Amino acid sequence: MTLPVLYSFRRCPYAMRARMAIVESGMRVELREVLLSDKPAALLACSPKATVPVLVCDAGAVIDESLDIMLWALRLNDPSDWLGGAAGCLAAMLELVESCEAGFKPALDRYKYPQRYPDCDRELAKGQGNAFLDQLERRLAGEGWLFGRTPRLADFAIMPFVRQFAGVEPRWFEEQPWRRLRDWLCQLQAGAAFVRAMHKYRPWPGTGAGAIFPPP
Ligand SMILES: N[C@@H](CCC(=O)N[C@@H](CS)C(=O)NCC(=O)O)C(=O)O
Repeated sequence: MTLPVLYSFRRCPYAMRARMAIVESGMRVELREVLLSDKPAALLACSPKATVPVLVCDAGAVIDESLDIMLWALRLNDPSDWLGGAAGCLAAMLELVESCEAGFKPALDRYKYPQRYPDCDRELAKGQGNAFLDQLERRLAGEGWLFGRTPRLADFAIMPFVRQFAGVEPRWFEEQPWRRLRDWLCQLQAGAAFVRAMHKYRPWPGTGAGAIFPPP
């Protein structure tokens, strides 16, 4: 049987969230670990925009947006209701994920890599990031997770970016009034989806089969 192929990069937050959803769905894929500095021709051929993650389904369809890969996997199997079907919160989750994408992620990049944005004010970007994290802290005060009493799509889709933000100045992050957010991050990082998603693979040499994902 041919497995869907996932082009991935371990440290990419977008690829992380796609891998977590694949773990949760119980699907198996052939993972091809990519070096962003040396992308394989096969990846460029199926997705000229050349970002990771990219999923090539067994029927040949290409999904080259991480959120769409999450939705693909969870629509096949969603054992813990990450899509919030019962709670009817998918649209609201997608809205929060979009605001992470459109507002928090650019602020994170300007805070984490100020040398890449010489015309931007790093402190301003950090403040914009903080405002998003304040919003998450308030949501977590409700029922413990972003959308209810269990972690769902939004938690997993946003977590890799919060993790990056937390890693820029870890001591400073610890001192902020984000107790719930820190617990949330710790729990997600200790969870099976993240731990299995972060398994290390050697880069795919460009031909032949990749590795089976998730790991046993
Ligand atoms: N919107 C895309 C963004 C993916 C993305 O930007 N991935 C980065 C790695 S974290 C990438 O592949 N960048 C291309 C490069 O660095 O050459 C998604 O959600 O999949």
